[in-house]
Amino acid sequence: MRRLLLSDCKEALKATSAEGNAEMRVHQDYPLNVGASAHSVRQKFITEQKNFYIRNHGSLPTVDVQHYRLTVGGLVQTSLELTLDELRAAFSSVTVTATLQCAGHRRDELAAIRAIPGEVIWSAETAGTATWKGVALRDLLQAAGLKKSARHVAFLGLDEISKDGERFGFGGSIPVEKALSSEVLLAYEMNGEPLAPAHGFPVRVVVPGYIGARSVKWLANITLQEEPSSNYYQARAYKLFPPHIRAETADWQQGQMLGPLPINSVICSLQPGAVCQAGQLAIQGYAIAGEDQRIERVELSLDAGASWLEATLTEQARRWAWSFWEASVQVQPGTYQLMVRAWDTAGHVQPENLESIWNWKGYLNNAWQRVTISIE
Ligand SMILES: Nc1nc2c(c(=O)[nH]1)N[C@H]1C(S)=C(S)[C@@H](COP(=O)(O)O)O[C@H]1N2
Ligand SMILES: [Mo]
Repeated sequence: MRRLLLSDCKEALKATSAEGNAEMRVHQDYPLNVGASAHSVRQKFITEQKNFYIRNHGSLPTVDVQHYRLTVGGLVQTSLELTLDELRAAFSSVTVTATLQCAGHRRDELAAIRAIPGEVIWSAETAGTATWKGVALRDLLQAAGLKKSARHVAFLGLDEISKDGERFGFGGSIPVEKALSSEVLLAYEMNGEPLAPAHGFPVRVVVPGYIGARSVKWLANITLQEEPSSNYYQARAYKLFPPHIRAETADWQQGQMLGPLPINSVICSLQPGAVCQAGQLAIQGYAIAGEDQRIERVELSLDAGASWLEATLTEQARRWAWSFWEASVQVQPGTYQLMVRAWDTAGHVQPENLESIWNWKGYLNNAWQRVTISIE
C-alpha cells in the first residue's frame, strides 16, 4: 500500500482541517498534537473538524484511496479484504453523535501537583463531539463470522511510530462485547464531510464511551483474538497505575488497561485567574457521563465546596454525547474558588481530589474541577 508520511510539521498542519484556525494551540509539531481551548470547544454542541483536537503518536499518513484496503482476520470464519467503495456498498450506513475524549484530558491539573514528564500537557481541550457516519463494526464482524474463542477485537492504523528501535502502527483493542454494540462504528464521515487526514481519513474506528485511544485512525486491519492487542498503546501505554507508582517503579505487566471513560465535568467559560465584573456572571461548561450513561445533574460551587447550586442542562442529555450546562450567579467583588461536579444516570460521581487519582502517566483526571477567579 502506498502512503505518504508527512514528517514535516508544516506539511502535516496543511493536511489537517485545523490550518488557519487561530484558536488551535500546537502542543507539538511532531507528532502533531493540537487543541483549541475548552472555551472554544464549548461554542457549539457539534465540534467542527477545524476546532476538533488532533492527537497523534506518530506520522500523519495521507492515504491514497485507490490503494486503501481494510482487512478483517484472526479468529474469524472468513477473512475479509475491502476497498473503501466495497465497505460503503456492502454495509448499510449508521450515524452516531458521540463525544471523543482523550485519556490525557485535564492532565495539566495533575501535572500541577506533581510533574508528568514526557506526556503532552493537555487541558480540557481534548474532547469534542461529532456526528460520525460509517458502518457498524458489528455488521462487519457478523459478515466475517466470529470463532468462539474470539474475545478481543484489535485495530491497527497506517501511521508509523518509531520507538525503542522499532517501527509500528498505532493499535489497540476492545472486548468483543463492546465491539458488537451498535454504537461502535468504522466511520468515514465526520459532521457530513469526509474525515480530514488528521482525523483518520479514509476510515477510523469510533468507540463511544471509551478513551479516545481506542478509536484508531487510518484503520488498516481488524484482528479477532483471544487476548487484548499486544500493541505498545494497549499493552504498555494507556494503563492506569496507583498514585504511589512512579515511572521508575512501574511494572508494565501491572496496571489496568484503560477502556470506558469515567464521568467528568468542566468549566469552559472561565480560565483560572480570570478577572470579571461584579453583578450577574454567566458560567458555562460541559459534562461527559460514564461509558453508556447520561448526565443527570451538574452542580457548581462558588465557595470552595461549602455550598452548591444546580446548573441548568441546556442540551438534552443523550447517550454517547456530552451535555452542555450553564449557570447564572450574582457575584460581589472578591476571590472565588469555583468548583464543578456531576452525576450520571448510574449514580456515578467524580472524585473530590486530584491527589487520590494522580498517576504517573496522567490519565483519566475526573476530579472536581477548581477554577479560582476574582471579581472587581
Ligand atoms: N492510528 C492512530 N489512531 C489514533 C491515534 C494515533 O496516534 N494513531 N491517537 C488516538 C488518541 S490517543 C486519541 S485521543 C484519538 C484522537 O482523535 P482525533 O485526533 O481525531 O481527535 O485518536 C486515537 N486514534
Ligand atoms: Mo488520547
